[in-house]
Amino acid sequence: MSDHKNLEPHSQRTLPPGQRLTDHRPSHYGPVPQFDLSSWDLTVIGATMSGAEYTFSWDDVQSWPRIDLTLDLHCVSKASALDLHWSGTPMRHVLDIVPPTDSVTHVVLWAQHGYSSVVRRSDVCSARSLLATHLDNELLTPEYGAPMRALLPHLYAYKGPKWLRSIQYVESLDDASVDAGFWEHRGYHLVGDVWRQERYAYQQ
Ligand SMILES: Nc1nc2c(c(=O)[nH]1)N[C@H]1C(S)=C(S)[C@@H](COP(=O)(O)O)O[C@H]1N2
Ligand SMILES: [Mo]
Repeated sequence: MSDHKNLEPHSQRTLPPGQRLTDHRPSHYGPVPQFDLSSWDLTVIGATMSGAEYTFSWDDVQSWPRIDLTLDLHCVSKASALDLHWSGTPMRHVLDIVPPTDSVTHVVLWAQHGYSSVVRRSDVCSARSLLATHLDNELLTPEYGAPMRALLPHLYAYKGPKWLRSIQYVESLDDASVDAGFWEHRGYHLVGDVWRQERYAYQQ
């Protein structure tokens, strides 16, 4: 007896609701920044437990734990690229080495040129959230977010900035100093869960 469902490629069965399969192509708003790795850094700012700000060089990042993960990218405009081979550091490693205060509820991920996204602390702690430095075992190319991009595969891809430069711990989104979320400001969902189809702010 044949069960045709089992013959479908893995990728087609795991598409979230409303998404369609596409090839992976670079997609972003604005120009592609170029970095010199010797001057690049990643900062951790905001409500850290110690009250201090932290700066990590590319050399520092090289010493972080590195894992390989196969993750999907789901654009909120419905294009999905599946089974992409990334490597990088689990995002929650940053919370281990720079603990946030207990009151931190959200994290703002800032890219070069001011693009940003707001994610929940729990999203950052997800085992599959990655600070990716490699795609297909090669360092990221500029158009794919070199040298580091955030990936949160359970959220729409606008939550994962390419060209990541700063991670900000936030205790309240009502705080007037938290003016963040490039697409969140333009009508997209604050959480952005792909399996719940949280695309637009009016659904909140
Ligand atoms: N810095 C930055 N990161 C970004 C974006 C952007 O415009 N700027 N676009 C996001 C969106 S909407 C998508 S769909 C993905 C696209 O990733 P890709 O270029 O690997 O396809 O990047 C995300 N990260
Ligand atoms: Mo997107």
